[in-house]
Amino acid sequence: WCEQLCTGAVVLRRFALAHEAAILTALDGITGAAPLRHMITPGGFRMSVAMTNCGRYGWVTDRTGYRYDTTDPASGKPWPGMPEVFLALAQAAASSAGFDGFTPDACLINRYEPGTRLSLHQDRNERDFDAPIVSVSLGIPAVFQFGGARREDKPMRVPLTHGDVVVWGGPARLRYHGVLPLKEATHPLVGHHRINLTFRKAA
Ligand code: MD3
Ligand code: FE
Repeated sequence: WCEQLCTGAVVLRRFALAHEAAILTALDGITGAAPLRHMITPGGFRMSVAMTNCGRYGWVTDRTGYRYDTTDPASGKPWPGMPEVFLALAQAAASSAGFDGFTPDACLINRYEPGTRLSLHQDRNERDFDAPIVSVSLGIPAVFQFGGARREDKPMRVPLTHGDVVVWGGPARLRYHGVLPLKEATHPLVGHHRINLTFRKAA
């Protein structure tokens, strides 16, 4: 149930499954208050992944750049709080991978539909690269691309399915990564979407 992809990257297969109902209920509350939306990149492109956030800080992008913000630009209000079930799951996963004391203050929620992809990138908007990132996959399957320290490094392909949790820390933290275009599929609870929760220490 636990695979090491490389130093710092640990896959916890189906780790979130026991809490799927509570997670999906909490997610409905968040998206009711802060709806999923397609943000605009600094280059002017509409992202095919729909996003929202919970927790103190939310990741946003618009024509002026990428940043973490304490307010939802769509409403001007603070992001919804991080549900207890989210926090407990992220902390338990981090501990299992050897990162005790992980205190995420940001949870980015990404929603993919069939055909949607996320091109290779690094996550560099956080202040503290020593803290890991915890990601939770829900819904239809995806193939994750895990590259190297340089964009040119050939990525490995990691299939991720409903309930899988990955902890990315240490030397894995700044590696390039992305998601290949999703295939058409349906999940009994989530429908024709993949939802990814990404827990970070932003500040
Ligand atoms: C590896 N999201 O939101 S989560 C992102 O599936 C993002 O929605 C993807 O990449 C998704 O930035 C991947 C897994 C992930 C997140 C951050 C990482 C893997 C990572 C940072 C460093 C290395
Ligand atoms: Fe990323």
